[in-house]
Amino acid sequence: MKDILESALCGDELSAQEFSKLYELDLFVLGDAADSIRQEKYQKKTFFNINRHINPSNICADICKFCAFSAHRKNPNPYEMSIDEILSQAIQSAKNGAKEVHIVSSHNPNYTYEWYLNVFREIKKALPELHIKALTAAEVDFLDRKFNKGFERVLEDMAENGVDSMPGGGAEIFAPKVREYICKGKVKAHRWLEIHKYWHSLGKMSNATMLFGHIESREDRIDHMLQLRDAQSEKEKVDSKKGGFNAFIPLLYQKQNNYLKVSEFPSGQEILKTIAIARILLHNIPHIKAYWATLGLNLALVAQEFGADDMDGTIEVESIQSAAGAKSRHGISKDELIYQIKDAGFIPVERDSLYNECGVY
Ligand code: V47
Repeated sequence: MKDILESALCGDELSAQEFSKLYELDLFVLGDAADSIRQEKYQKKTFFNINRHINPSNICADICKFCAFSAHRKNPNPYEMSIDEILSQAIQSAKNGAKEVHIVSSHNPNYTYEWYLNVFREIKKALPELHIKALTAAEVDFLDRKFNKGFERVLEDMAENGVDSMPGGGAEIFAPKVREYICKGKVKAHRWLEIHKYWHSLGKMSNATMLFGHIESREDRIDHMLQLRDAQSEKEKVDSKKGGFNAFIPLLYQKQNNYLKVSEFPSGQEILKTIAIARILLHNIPHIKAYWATLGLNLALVAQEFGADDMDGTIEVESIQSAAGAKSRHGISKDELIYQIKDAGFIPVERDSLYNECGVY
């Protein structure tokens, strides 16, 4: 019988239950395997970008138990930004060096369909060089249902009006029972995947997240990763055109100001094992991002020794995870990020949104 790690490294098609045995291995055995893959691909480089998160509104038609960002009883501060406000934030950030705006909103029932397209058009017109990463598959699904467009049409309209890539949000956990409990009413797992696959078929890139550390099992995490791996390899089989997942981002659950009660949180070892397993199983997804906003800067740096190769970016203003207790509200300066990456023994590489290198420090 082949050992489970060997099977994972060979890309064998085992079940989530079988692969969940990877968690029983010693942390450093998994870490070494993940680090060899990471070093072969990127040596000691750690990627980051200069980006700006913009969240146009927190008024939401859906209720996800884990969300502390949307306006509700525990966060009674609804807001809606205008196109002018969004544009001036983008202009200010571009002046400060941002190369990407990451625009993700709540499912606001007040905005029109045209409103979204206008946001993208106006930003592109004013800042043609700025990369627009916008709308999660959950928002695409919301727009499809609200305006009866068909998700394909929503995605085509996004592409035509200036959206360059899609962020990985809204994936949460694909396992149906957990998904139903934590975010009933949100985009279904199969639709989340269909939306990304169609986006990829347009030759476009996106990311994929996984919200973990709440009520999901180890097997649910592995199942989530395997579904992403399969979606990516299906794309590779049908056509070799550009388009696919760029990065996998395991988002660690933050517990404050929300309605998802969790009795046991993952240990540092469990978190690092999850990142290492992601690197080992997702051989066809180029990057594993240790998102400093949910892991904290220190663990995100340690994760660079366990398979991760990216930290995300400067962010400037972070509203989703910080609403739930993360220490990420004010982003991080470029100098500090570079200093921290170097101090951890890695080479800071500034990248654009598609992972082209723009500076080595
Ligand atoms: O989908 C919400 C998550 C996501 C909490 O693509 C929470 O480059 C932890 O997707 N604890 C949105 N997470 C953010 C996101 C993202 C972030 C950074 C980079 C990229 C990328 C994507 O935030 C949601 C949800 O899973 N989230 N509440 C919470 N309490």
